[in-house]
Amino acid sequence: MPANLPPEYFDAEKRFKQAATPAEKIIALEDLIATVPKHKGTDKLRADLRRRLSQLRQDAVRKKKGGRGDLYVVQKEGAAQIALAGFPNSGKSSLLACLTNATPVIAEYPISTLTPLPGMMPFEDIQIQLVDLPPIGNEATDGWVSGILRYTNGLLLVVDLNDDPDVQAELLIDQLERWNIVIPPNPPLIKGGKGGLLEQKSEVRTSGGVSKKALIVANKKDLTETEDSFIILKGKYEHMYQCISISALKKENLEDLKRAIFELSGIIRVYSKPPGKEPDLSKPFTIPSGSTILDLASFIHKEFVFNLKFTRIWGSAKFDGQRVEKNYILKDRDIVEIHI
Ligand SMILES: Nc1nc2c(ncn2[C@@H]2O[C@H](COP(=O)(O)OP(=O)(O)OP(=O)(O)O)[C@@H](O)[C@H]2O)c(=O)[nH]1
Ligand SMILES: [Mg+2]
Repeated sequence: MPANLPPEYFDAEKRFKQAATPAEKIIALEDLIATVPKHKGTDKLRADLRRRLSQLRQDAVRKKKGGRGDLYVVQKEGAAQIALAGFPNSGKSSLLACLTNATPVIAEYPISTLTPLPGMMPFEDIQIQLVDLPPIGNEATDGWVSGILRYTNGLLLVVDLNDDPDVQAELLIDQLERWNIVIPPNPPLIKGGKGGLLEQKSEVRTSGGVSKKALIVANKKDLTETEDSFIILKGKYEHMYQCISISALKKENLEDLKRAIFELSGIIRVYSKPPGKEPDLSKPFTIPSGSTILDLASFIHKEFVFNLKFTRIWGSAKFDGQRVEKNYILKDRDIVEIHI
């Protein structure tokens, strides 16, 4: 162990040792590596830590032997998993690098990403997993890439503003449809059985295929003369899908994008409050939007469903502490006091 490590190293090492989930371990180890000063005396330590990081990443992305070539499964972590789909060089890996702690290969040459790479994006008090993928249209990887896209909670269609983004979006949507992945226009409102209210779903099974929510991310807005191409893209798609222009390189408009990704994930945050006590605002429950009190109760504990007497709500209710029915549809950031 080199003697001249800074105090931050030991703090970061402690956090790494305490990390519970694979994703937390990856983030903590990346932070730890960043604290190691770069000189000859730390060569071995840095190499060891990098080896462990690569092992952790490999573990997070389990490779399965399938009938038709190799299949990858990216274990879901955090509140939701959102995959990045796009053609070569559109900037998927650059986007993953600026929204998460992951360190993907970013290169001028096409098809620089060959395997899936997950990263965790912090959004307020939750984490959403983003998955960088090889480009669409590469025969060698399309098989398992489409498998991941079917399994994920939502899609970012990443297009390059400098290269006919509307055509890219059209070709991407066509290809997804050929894989039986349908992107219904927003918002996909589905008639719910509960109280005649409408609920939003992030995923709907259609006959033989799946439907996914998606948003179009138009990258490289820092380049000159890309404004017109964004206007053309919006003209064609804005009435169906949210379109956001960003620059991964210059980190422009990323806050708007993060919120849009949260909305795309189709989840809401709900905080629990024991009767007569302060709410626990440190760790929200993350549940699908459209969930009712009863859904939340069964999510927390099976017995809650049977023993539920009544519930009070702070947040979306008409007044603080209002008593609501079991089929009350919760909203993001509601505080819920369940009486059993
Ligand atoms: N000007 C500009 N260049 C960008 C931006 N984002 C990415 N690039 C550049 O575009 C090239 C491709 O970026 P990547 O992030 O590797 O693209 P990718 O979509 O992951 O590419 P593949 O993995 O091959 O599919 C690199 O040279 C990046 O530096 C951006 O916002 N503006
Ligand atoms: Mg890439």
